[in-house]
Amino acid sequence: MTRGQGTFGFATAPGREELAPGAVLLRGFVLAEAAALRTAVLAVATAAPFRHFPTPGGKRMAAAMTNCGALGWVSDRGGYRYTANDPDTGAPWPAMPAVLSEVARAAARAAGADGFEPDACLVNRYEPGAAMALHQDRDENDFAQPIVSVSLGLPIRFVLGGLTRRAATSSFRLDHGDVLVFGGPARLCFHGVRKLAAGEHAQWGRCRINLTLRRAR
Ligand code: MD3
Ligand code: FE
Repeated sequence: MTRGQGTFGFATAPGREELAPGAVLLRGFVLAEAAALRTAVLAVATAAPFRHFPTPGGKRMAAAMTNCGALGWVSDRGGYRYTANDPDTGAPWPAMPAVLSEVARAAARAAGADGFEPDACLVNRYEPGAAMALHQDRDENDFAQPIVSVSLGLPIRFVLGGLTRRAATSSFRLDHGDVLVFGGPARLCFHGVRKLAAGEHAQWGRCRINLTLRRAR
C-alpha cells in the first residue's frame, strides 16, 4: 500500500482531518480493501462467533463482539481484560488476517506513527439501536502506542471528548471505509458512538462493523 505520510499536529492533507491533536480521520482510507476486509472479518467470525459480552455491572454489551490476534478484549462480571483465548470455547483467538495488520500499519504511518504492530483486534458489530457509551480505552499496557479504528458498513455518529468525562464533546459521521488513528494526546480521550440508525449497506446489510486495532502488551 502506498499512502501519504504525515505527522500528528499536521492538519491539512487531502482526505486527512485532524479532529483534535493526535486524532486523525482518514476518510475512505480502506475503500480499496473493503472486499478483502469483509472476507477477513467473516473468516474471523466463523472461527470465533460474535457474542454479547456481559458487562461488569451485569448488563450485556449492546455491540456484538469477537477478536482476532494474539490477544482479545473481553468483558465479564469480573471486569475488562485481554485474553489469549476465547472464553466461550477456550480456543486461541483466530490469527489476525494480514490485511488487518497491513491496514493498521499503513494508517498509523499516514497519521505519523511509524512501526505500529497491533497484537489485538476487537471486532464490534452494531445493529440498529446499538450504541457505545462514552469511555476511555485503558486496558492496554503502553499508552504511547496508537489505536487504529476502521469503520465498515452503515454510517454512525462518533463522539469525541477530552481527557475527563466532563470535557466538551464533538461529533463526526463515520462512513464505510473511514479510518481513525488516535495517538499522542488523543490516546486517552473519552469517546463513544451514538445509536446506529436503521439502514441497509450494499456489502454489510443492516449493520456496522468497527475494527479496533491495538497493541495490548
Ligand atoms: C478515541 N469502539 O471498541 S471507534 C472501542 O465505533 C470503541 O466501535 C467504537 O470505542 C466503535 O473501544 C469507537 C473509535 C475509537 C476507538 C478507539 C479510541 C476512538 C478512540 C481510542 C482513543 C480515543
Ligand atoms: Fe473505545
